[in-house]
Amino acid sequence: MSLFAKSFDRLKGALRKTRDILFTDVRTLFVPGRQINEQFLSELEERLLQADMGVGNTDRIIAEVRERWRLGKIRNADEARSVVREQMLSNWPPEARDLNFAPAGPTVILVAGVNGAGKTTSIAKLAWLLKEQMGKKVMLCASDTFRAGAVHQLSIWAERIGVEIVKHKQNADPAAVAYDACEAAKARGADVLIVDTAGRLPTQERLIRELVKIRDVCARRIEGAPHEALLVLDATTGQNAIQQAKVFGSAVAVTGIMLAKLDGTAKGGVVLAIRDQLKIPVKFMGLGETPEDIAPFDPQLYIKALFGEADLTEAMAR
Ligand SMILES: Nc1nc2c(ncn2[C@@H]2O[C@H](COP(=O)(O)OP(=O)(O)OP(=O)(O)O)[C@@H](O)[C@H]2O)c(=O)[nH]1
Ligand SMILES: [Mg+2]
Repeated sequence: MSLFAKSFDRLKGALRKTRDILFTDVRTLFVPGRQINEQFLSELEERLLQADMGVGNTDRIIAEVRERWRLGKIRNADEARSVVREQMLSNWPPEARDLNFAPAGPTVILVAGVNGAGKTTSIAKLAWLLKEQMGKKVMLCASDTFRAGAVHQLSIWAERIGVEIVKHKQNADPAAVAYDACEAAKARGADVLIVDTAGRLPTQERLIRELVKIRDVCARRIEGAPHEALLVLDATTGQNAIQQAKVFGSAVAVTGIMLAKLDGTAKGGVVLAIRDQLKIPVKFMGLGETPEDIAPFDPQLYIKALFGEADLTEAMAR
């Protein structure tokens, strides 16, 4: 089975809770043969909001269903479902979702996000994907020197995945760790250096200041670095994640989002809210707690998985 086929299966499993909210509770919303009426539309609207698609998306989808119903083009719940699907698939901007690799020398991926969002676990997933699926030589940088146990946690992942790590003691200057890691990445011929950062410092200003410092150190040591600044967002926080993205996005030029914990939530619709409200592509999804629980984001596959569709031809073909 190809990686895409496997990650499609994982994705389907992860989106189960969101799917339940949206579609599979047939006893109520999508009773076979149920006719569209105002009551149906308001129930559908409620489901879309519960799945955290955002007010804008929800309004647009409901307006489209209502309009086609009014024109007599659709009549029953099943037809409404197709319109929802079609609307969710439309409006994706042409955006680059592949990782941006340095043309030569190490690629630096800076990883940021609030505490507990899933940064360190996401780094383990990326390291696994890059090493095992793409054959890259990966190195980790433990620049979260603030939280007790953070360096240790990253070291355990490094050992498990079998990649190198550059670390200092707790409370060391995170930018100094980044400096050493950049030098080590160059000296040891690493293809990719992934930098873990703190999610919490005494103040948010300090958190952002440290991030900018780390970024600047990388930029001075390695040309074009960081080649990616990935923001890890916790999908279970739904719309709050979007607020976080705005704060980080204005401080460091975020190039992509890794949406973690999609498996633990019914708020999987937040992917569509992100599409509408942020100009940052979702590049990866976190689907569990092990390194293999990662899937590159692709709108088509996401929507197929969300609708519980079994057709894997597209996934297999990749
Ligand atoms: N179910 C699930 N749990 C996840 C996922 N990603 C991370 N977690 C869990 O979320 C918790 C926090 O993850 P971390 O990776 O430590 O988060 P962090 O952002 O590095 O946290 P701090 O370093 O404290 O800021 C851990 O218990 C992880 O196992 C995911 O995709 N799915
Ligand atoms: Mg961490």
